[in-house]
Amino acid sequence: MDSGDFFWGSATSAYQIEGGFNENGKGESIWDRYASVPKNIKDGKDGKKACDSYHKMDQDIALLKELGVNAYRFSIAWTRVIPDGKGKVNEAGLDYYSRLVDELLKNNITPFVTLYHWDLPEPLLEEGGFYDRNLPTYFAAYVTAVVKKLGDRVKHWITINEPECIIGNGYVNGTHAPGYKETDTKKILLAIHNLLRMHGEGVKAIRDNCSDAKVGFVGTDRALIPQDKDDAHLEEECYKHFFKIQKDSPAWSGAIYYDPIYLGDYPKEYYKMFADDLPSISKEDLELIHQPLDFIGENNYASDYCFLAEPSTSTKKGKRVFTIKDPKTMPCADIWWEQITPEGVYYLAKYLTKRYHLPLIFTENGMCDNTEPSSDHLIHDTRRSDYIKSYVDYVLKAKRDGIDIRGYFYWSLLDNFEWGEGYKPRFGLVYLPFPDTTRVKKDSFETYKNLIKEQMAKEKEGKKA
Ligand code: GBH
Repeated sequence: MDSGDFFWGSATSAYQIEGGFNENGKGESIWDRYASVPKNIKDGKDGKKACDSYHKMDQDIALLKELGVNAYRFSIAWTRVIPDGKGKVNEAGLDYYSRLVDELLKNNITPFVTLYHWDLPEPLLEEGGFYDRNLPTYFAAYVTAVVKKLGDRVKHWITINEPECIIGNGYVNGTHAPGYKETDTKKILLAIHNLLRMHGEGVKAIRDNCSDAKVGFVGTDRALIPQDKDDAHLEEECYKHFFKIQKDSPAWSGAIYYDPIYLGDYPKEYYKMFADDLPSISKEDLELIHQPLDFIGENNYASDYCFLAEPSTSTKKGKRVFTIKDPKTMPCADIWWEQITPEGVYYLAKYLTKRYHLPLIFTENGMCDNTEPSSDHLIHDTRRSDYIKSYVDYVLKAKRDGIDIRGYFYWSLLDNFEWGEGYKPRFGLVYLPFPDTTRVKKDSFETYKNLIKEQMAKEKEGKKA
């Protein structure tokens, strides 16, 4: 990827913001179905209306313009484009995204399109979902329809968002659609392998229909941060542990996805660890999965601090044990898993670019800060402003240290439907008093806006010099 301007953006996803769940021919996705089952979503709500972005596109664009971003990452709902998952293309669905792209470009905002952000067509789940070896073929047909329509204007593509959550939450712990609690390792590894093949088919379909496309894949990880910065050995340990496959949770092991995609094969330990449970993996599969990409997409919210603990009586030979600091002792955002650890982005960028040798884009980073409007009707979300500034500081530090980072996208533009958690957790720069979908800018909107303005000015200065 040519190193043009740094992308300062914001990100959303279709099911979380669009609403319009059955409009203009849209079909049913696994999230439409899952959210309709009582008790699946913590507040009992669903994404039928969400932020109503399906009808409020112009307001969203105006917000992005005012924010001053030069990029916007959104996802496409497969079920708008091909309502049954396979078969007939629905032009009306494509028209919606085509108009969105035109409006973005009119405002000098580069569209980054995610092709799969979790909303699998329900009929394809019934055919086996990620257990179905044909799923990648259906994906290819959908991607082809999208890229044929938008590829003349959209140049930045992401095949899949967060495989860890698709498999880990959707198929293993059951907190996301389709809510499976799979215990058979064989089936988990099969789902992972089909997901990787789906990525491969997606890349092919993009390249075939858009010759100058920049293509990436998006993962999510907690970085392992060395607590003692002077101990190079500790950082090396963190790096090694970061790419380790965890036997008891393959779905949450980043390298199980990233190694095949960026390096062409699963890690050696994968074959040993799961010798009895391997899916069928052909040479053709690995070639399909391993196609040249243009960037590593990474979402990060929280990380872990690591240290070498003094030997306890239980460890032999006095070897100091690699230990993760208890996250419960860390300052936390308004959602349990989000420890405030800005340094994480620095180490993530370092580890991932070191192993995979590609430019990196932070495709998501954001804070759950549930501050409600004050008596002045404004939202003084100071903690979110501090969060953004501190994480961006480490992104910039990594850049200065020579790590090839090309962009930062704040998650999210709007408060939205936070999956199994419903509408309670708020990540937006803009507040919505659900079910009312009026948009109210928060203080952090101004913070991010000023930050972008300042950084863009600096980049311009840098170029002149
Ligand atoms: C992203 O995923 C999604 O892409 C986005 O749609 C969502 O709205 C946003 O973040 C905010 O949640 O392994 O201990 O950290 C979330 C990333 C990864 C966070 C899995 C929670 C589980 C607990 N998630 N993680 S832990």
